[in-house]
Amino acid sequence: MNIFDDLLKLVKDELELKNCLQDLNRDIEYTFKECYDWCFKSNLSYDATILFKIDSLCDFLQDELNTGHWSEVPLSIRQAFSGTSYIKALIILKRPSDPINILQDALKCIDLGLLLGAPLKDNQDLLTQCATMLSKLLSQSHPKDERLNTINKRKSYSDHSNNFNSLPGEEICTLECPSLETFNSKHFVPQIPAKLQGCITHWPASEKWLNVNYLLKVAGDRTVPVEIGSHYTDESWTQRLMSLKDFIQTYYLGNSDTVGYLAQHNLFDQVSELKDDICIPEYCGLSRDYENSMEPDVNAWFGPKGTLSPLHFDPKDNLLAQVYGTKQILLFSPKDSEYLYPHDDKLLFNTAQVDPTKPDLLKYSNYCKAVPYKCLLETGEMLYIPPKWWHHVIALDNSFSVSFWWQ
Ligand SMILES: O=C(O)CCC(=O)C(=O)O
Repeated sequence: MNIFDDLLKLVKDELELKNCLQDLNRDIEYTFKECYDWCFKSNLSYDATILFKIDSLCDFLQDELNTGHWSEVPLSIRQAFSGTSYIKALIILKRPSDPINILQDALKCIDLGLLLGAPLKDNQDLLTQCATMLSKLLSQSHPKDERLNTINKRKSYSDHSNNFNSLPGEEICTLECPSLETFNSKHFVPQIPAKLQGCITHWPASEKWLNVNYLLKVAGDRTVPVEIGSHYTDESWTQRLMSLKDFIQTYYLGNSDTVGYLAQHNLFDQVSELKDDICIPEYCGLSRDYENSMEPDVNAWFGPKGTLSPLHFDPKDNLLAQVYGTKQILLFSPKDSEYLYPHDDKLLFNTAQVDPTKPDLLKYSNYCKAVPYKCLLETGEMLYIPPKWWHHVIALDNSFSVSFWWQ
């Protein structure tokens, strides 16, 4: 398969790749180098022992990645996992099997490397480039009749305004594509939420993503994390890795009893083609601390009608862009935090116990002192959520949003 040679040519710094397990024990490093050398030899044919060895290395590193808190995993382990995933994908490509199967397995392996690993320094784009090539080849190899006959038509969405009008709370103000100066002085500096219209209508995503077949073509075989369960504070809630195609068929278009939500995932660093369909809003150039400002964290929130993000807050400024579908959002100022009963738990300190859509006033009696704000966020609109503002989000339609968290 030529794809093997094409992927091999993507390595910019062979030495860095070959030594990417040097911080681990000698036996492990030696096994990796053996697998590496096998790939870089010419005219090799499939070798089950080599695949077994690289498989064991990946398993070992995955165990290391899953030990302790994610933020404490050493960078060297994550980089080792990236390098090992790359070599494993190459070895898989030599397996004598159905070509589509092989390409899917190799891509899955690269995606795991992208999701759990960290880029090597001098081979920074190695996995992203591999994934793009494999995904392109796969989408050309799929039979044409696999296309789904589903287009999200904007006009087919129902009118949610009646229900929304009956919700308690003051509606937050709406601005038509404000100038940077207006946004800065009236909202960013005083930290007041606002709904912004006319800011994302030029995004290619506004048209392209309405067609599910487009998403399937560019990313159907990509592995993505999916939240399963009604919401993340629910006991039965869990997360699973699956292909975007399986997610769309089972949870997005299917009639699954359980909710599946591709939530808070940086799909755009993983699938670079999708990054070209959106633009970073110019408002993200504003900062409260220019010396320490950073590129925004861009996340995808893609799911069926009914997804729910419980009342919580985030530390950064946020622009939540609604590419299509409608979301009902309830907001509360940080000043009202004590009336929302944040969880005591270390991991859930930013999540409220009270459900603002059906508050239990016997249990949470001070909730009545909190002042709710509301927003019906519709296709093409963007919501500015200042840092630490509480927000509760329900998708009223099938929906695709993109959030930009920045500081
Ligand atoms: O859209 C959602 O479900 C939640 C979005 C959110 O919480 C955020 O952007 O911070």
